[in-house]
Amino acid sequence: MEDDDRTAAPTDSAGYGFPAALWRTIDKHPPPGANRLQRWRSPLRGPWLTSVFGLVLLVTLPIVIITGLLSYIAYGPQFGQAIPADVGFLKLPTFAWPANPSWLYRLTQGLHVGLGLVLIPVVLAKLWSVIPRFFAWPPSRSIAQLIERVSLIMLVGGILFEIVTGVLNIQYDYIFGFSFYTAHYFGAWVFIAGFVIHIVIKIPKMWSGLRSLSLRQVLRTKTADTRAQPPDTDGLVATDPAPPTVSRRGALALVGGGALFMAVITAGQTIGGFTRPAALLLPRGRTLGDRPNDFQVNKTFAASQIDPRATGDAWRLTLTGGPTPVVLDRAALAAMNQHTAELPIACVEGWSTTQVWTGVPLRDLARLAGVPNPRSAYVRSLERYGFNQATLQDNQVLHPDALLALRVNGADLSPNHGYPARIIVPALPGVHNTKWVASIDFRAV
Ligand SMILES: Nc1nc2c(c(=O)[nH]1)N[C@H]1C(S)=C(S)[C@@H](COP(=O)(O)O)O[C@H]1N2
Ligand SMILES: [Mo]
Repeated sequence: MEDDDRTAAPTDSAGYGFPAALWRTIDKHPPPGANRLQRWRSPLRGPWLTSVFGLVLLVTLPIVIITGLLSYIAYGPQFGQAIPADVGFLKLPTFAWPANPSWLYRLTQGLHVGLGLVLIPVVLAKLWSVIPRFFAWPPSRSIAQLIERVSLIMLVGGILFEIVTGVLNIQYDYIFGFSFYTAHYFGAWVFIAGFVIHIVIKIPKMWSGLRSLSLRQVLRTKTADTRAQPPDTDGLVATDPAPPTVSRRGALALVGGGALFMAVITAGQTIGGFTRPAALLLPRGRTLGDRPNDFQVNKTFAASQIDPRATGDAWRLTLTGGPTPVVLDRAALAAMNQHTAELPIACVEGWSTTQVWTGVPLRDLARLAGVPNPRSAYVRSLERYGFNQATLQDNQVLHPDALLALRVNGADLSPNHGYPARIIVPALPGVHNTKWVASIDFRAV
């Protein structure tokens, strides 16, 4: 533990880097109350506990980050339909999101939201374990240390911001509109930058911190025998530790229990069935329909504000992109070759559900429209507002299981699930499985 932030830059005898006069002045003028704030006395705080939480987050947060970025790509930024559409220099390398396996987006987005929620108690515990660092005075003694402090603000501010926007998003998505996606995307990059800098700076400390106590020993130590670690240069360890009220083992159990609790109130959104009501954090998608349409409804037919007459006998599907538009009623669609596939709807909010869909393959409709090899397909809903359109990639149109579904689980679609017809495509983010389809434009670009 002999290493110290200060060694990163040349320092004078008092430990100040360049410009020494500045750092000395700051050091000499602490804000009122700074001393009181520095009196964190839990004997549990120290390099070991911080490093354990750090290791857990080092292994798991990259999964949350990568699945989050993958979700952005799955939305199809090449069609300008990822949110936010314009991300400046933070553009991700895009690739055609695969349509195989059909549960791909269900997995990536379930992990993103599920793991993100489960890790909240660990993040809070990690922050608790380093509280003295946030109030240390002087905040820095060198330019190198100042950069480290700024990266810390990006890291801590970034992750708290991502947690808050993420949780609000799965709760109130459509009420707050698109700005949450934008905030969550740019907030993610701030967090990622802070995370990478933090890893580079702190990894050696984490390793030595992990070795500063033996896990086996910690798991055997009762509250009464719990002692503070020897004083460290980072000031994590209390100089005047209070008597222990919980062991390190107890603290780990508490945080683990918190994570488990989050898992229990989250997993039901993907597992479904009787576990679904336990998914307390996912209020959306909990409205169920009647058998065999009794699965999660995102936006109900009533909420879509579509005139019910538009989905009755007057309904027509218009296919464009070929030499002349093709107009079909529902009976004509039902008379075409029907294909059945078991496919999930996986929402960006994390919930998902797998059902058995029957309808006309999109590639058959493309051929009928006179565009047998489209590069993309632009789908429009009868709905006037909200998620009423989507562009599909060629692999998503041409996949044999990609359907304009008329039926689900052997029955006609219910109004809530998109009657007269809806899109259902393997591995497609839920939002692009447009309900109440009015037209499809098969495109050569
Ligand atoms: N026209 C239209 N289609 C839509 C939506 C919508 O709001 N309007 N919501 C989308 C979203 S976000 C999801 S997750 C799925 C949910 O389908 P479900 O309600 O049948 O479960 O529908 C998609 N299709
Ligand atoms: Mo969704």
